[in-house]
Formats: sequence, structure tokens, C-alpha cells
Amino acid sequence: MDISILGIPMDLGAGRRGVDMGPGALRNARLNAALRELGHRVHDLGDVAVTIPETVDRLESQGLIFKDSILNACTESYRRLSALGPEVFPISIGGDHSMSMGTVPGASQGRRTGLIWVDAHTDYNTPGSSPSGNIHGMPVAHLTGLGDPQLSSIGGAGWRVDPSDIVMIGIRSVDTAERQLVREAGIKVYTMKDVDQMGISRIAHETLERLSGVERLHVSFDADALDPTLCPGVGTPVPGGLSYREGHLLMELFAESRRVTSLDIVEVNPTLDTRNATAEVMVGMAASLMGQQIM
Ligand code: B3U
Ligand code: MN
Ligand code: MN
Repeated sequence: MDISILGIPMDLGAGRRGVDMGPGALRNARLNAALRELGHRVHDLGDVAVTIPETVDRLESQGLIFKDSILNACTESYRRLSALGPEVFPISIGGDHSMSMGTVPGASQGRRTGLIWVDAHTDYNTPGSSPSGNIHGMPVAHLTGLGDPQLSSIGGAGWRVDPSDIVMIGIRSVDTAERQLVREAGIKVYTMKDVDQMGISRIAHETLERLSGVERLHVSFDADALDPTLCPGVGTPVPGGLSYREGHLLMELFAESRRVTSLDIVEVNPTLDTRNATAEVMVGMAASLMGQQIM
């Protein structure tokens, strides 16, 4: 397969500094080599330009923290990815999760897209509901057309992800107003309680079944979905996450389906990590999604 890697060194949407160094950490953990060893042709597109937070006013416009700069980085990411065409498999490496407002429409190629959101959080706040004002807690809401009109139309005025084409896995931290929005939208959520009770294998199969009607299938993998003992290098660790094997099995079963068309790896924070362990684990997850097999 032809894989293109796009780095998005952005921490503007997060509440603290450091995930801007995620792309460097993931490359340092041999992401490109690991994918090449699987037989893929890997083309690294480098990084998109992202504003340095210290150089601008954080309340650039309408009180939304770093909105203008995030909009610029996401628009650029959207352009770079949509130019690749449908045959290329893009892997976007971040960066805070607000980047997915650009990568999801960019990877969609204008098609109906299923979105698998692997995360401790639902990231479904709107500017009105968000308790923090951090845009990395809002990308999914904007992808479905809610919230700020500019952030919700990065993929063009008409393009949206249908809430019924979204599945979230690994969820264990949702704000009160956000929970109501997720329910109203009708998004399918597998919490950690569901993972414990059902097993990740059944969840993977149900997810693929539910998204059987889409043309493109995007996995957006937030490192904080995994347990913080495994991935300490994340800005908002929440105890009780996916185990190493649950993460891998989920990726292995998605790989087996051969239906996934794009991937984000986000929220890796090297300043909070232990010897780059989080980046190394996430490279392993990407390799499993891209077909790595034990036998
Ligand atoms: N829901 C909270 C916290 C949060 C969301 N995503 C992350 N943290 N990584 C918020 O700020 O919206
Ligand atoms: Mn997230
Ligand atoms: Mn998260």
C-alpha cells in the first residue's frame, strides 16, 4: 500500500504544552521504518506549519482559545490530505486532537466516511458546552456540523460526518453537557464498561457491521484511550483504559477487515512520557492496523 505520513506539530487545542513534539517522537520511535518493514511504500510529507503559541494572543477571536491558528493548521492539513487522492492511505501524526477537524475531511476525499474514535474522551463539546475552552475537546462536534461555523466547514460547506456513522471506543470521561449532546446526536459509544463486559473483539465486529455502508473508514486514535500505565505521555490521563492487547486486537481486527482507509495518531506528549514509551506503543498500534501479523 502507498502510505503518506503527515505531521501536525500542534498543541494549541490542548490545555498544556508538549503534544506539538508528538510527530518527532513518533518518527523517533521508527514509525516509517515499521511500516516499510510491512511491505508498504511510505512517503513522509513532513509537517504542516503551525503557529507557535507564544507568538499570538490565545483569545485570537470570539474567545475560542487559539481558534484562528487551529483553523489555519487544520485547513492546511485538509488541503494536503485531500490532494493525495483515494488510493493513498494517509497517517496523520499529531499533535492535539483538534487536528482531526482537518484530517478527517481531508482523508474522506469528499465521500461518506465512517469515523472510529478511539479515546478516553468523546471530544463532543461545542464552544458553548466546553468547561475548558480547549478545542481538542470539540473536534467530533465540529465534524458533525455543530459549533463554530468556520471550524465545522473545513471540509467545505456541505461536507459532514453523519453522527450515525460514528463509533467511539474506550470512553471513560465525558462532561455533563457533552453527554447530553452525544446522546441527542445518537452516536454509538462503547465505554470502558462495555469493553470490560463485552470484550474488544465483539466491539470491533459490531463497529464494522454498523459502519458497513460507508465508503471511507477513518480511525482516529488518541493515545489516552490506552491505560496511562502503558501510555503515560498524554496530557489528560484517565485511569482504567484499554490494555496493550485490547488496543492491538482492536487494530488487528480492523486490519483483517481491509476496510480502514486512513488513520490519526494523536495526543502523544513527550514532555510527560517515560523514555518515549507512549510513542513506541502508538507505533505498534499503527503497525497492527497496517497488517502486522505474528504468524
Ligand atoms: N472533556 C474535557 C477534557 C478533555 C477532552 N479531551 C481531552 N481532554 N484530551 C474538555 O476539555 O473538553
Ligand atoms: Mn481526543
Ligand atoms: Mn482523549
